[in-house]
Amino acid sequence: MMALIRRDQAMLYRQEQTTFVDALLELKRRGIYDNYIKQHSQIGYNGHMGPAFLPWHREFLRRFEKDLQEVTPGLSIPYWDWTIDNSPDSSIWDANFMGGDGQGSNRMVTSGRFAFNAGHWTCLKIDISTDYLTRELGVHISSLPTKQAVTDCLGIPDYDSYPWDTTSKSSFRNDLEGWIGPDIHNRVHEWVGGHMRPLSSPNDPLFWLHHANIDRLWAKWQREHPDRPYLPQSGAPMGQNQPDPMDPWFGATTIASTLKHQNLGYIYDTEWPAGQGDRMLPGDTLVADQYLISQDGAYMFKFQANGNLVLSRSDNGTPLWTSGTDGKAQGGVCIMQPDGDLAVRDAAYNLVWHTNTGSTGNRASRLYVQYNGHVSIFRQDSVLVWKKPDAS
Ligand SMILES: [Cu+2]
Repeated sequence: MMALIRRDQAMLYRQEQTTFVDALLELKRRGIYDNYIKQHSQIGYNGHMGPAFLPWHREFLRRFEKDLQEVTPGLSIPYWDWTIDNSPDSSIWDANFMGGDGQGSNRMVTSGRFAFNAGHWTCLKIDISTDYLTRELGVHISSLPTKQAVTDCLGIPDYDSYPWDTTSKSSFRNDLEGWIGPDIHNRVHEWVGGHMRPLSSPNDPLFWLHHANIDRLWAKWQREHPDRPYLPQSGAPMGQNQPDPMDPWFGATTIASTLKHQNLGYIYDTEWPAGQGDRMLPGDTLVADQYLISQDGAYMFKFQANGNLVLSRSDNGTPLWTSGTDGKAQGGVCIMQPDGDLAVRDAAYNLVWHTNTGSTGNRASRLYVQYNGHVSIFRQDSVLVWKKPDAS
């Protein structure tokens, strides 16, 4: 079985954005969503300002994601890399996705499907006074975390340190959470403002995308420091040590049970082995025998050693489409060019075949191998620019 993949929200195409928002609204309608707001509000030190911050939120997100999957099987929480998509103009604020900034003196969100007037998103009044969602982008703090801040944080070798709270020094957790250093996690809550600020912050669905990114960074730190354990192993208050059960789940849900995110059933798209995944981003290349595979594993898009690009069924190899470049590009590459053109180039880098979709308007397009057996190129604004096979 393929692991569930959490993706960069900026790479979702329009239909994927819609599906995710649909599922959030459905959990709200079923009354399930508000339980998460309550849980997060009540957790206090058991989930914040201490070592359990990262394990607690990892478990919290995974449980929420499983509830999303009850609505839409296979759905994952996208992550928001705020070091890249770091302005009020970023696509995350599109009306089709998270909706925009708050407007007017009451900072009410008025665009998109979480706007109060859209009729489906009523906030839970814990630590807030309005049932409409509010945002104040850049008002309380002017900038989102920088790449440098994240790089420096990932370089801290100790997971955490005594006294296991907001004063801990040389602590990856405390730096990432934001109580020391340039402030990473807290800063994002502050930058968005409005309902993202109090402990009832899951009132804003951005919460999930923000915390998926925090969790991704923890997973990255774990990968980059394989010999560094979770700390503390013992000696801290109950709920903070590695073997401790976590409030409010208890039982088998311990800090230890969250330490390998792969075991919880998901990975991040930034963890894919090179050349194996269901998409090509600008600049990605396939060399001989490398392939993409659709997320359900049913379809394969391979750059064969003979220079032919072939879409086929994975189980029986039946070709569904080929570029017809068999014998013409041995030793070459298939490259998703930054101008939106997918090109097969020979060993001397001469153009042998291309989708002819390179243009200014198609810059930053990406290619997907989809469940439905198509290989498609989408522009960054989700417009389909190329698709094979032609017949559906
Ligand atoms: Cu947070």
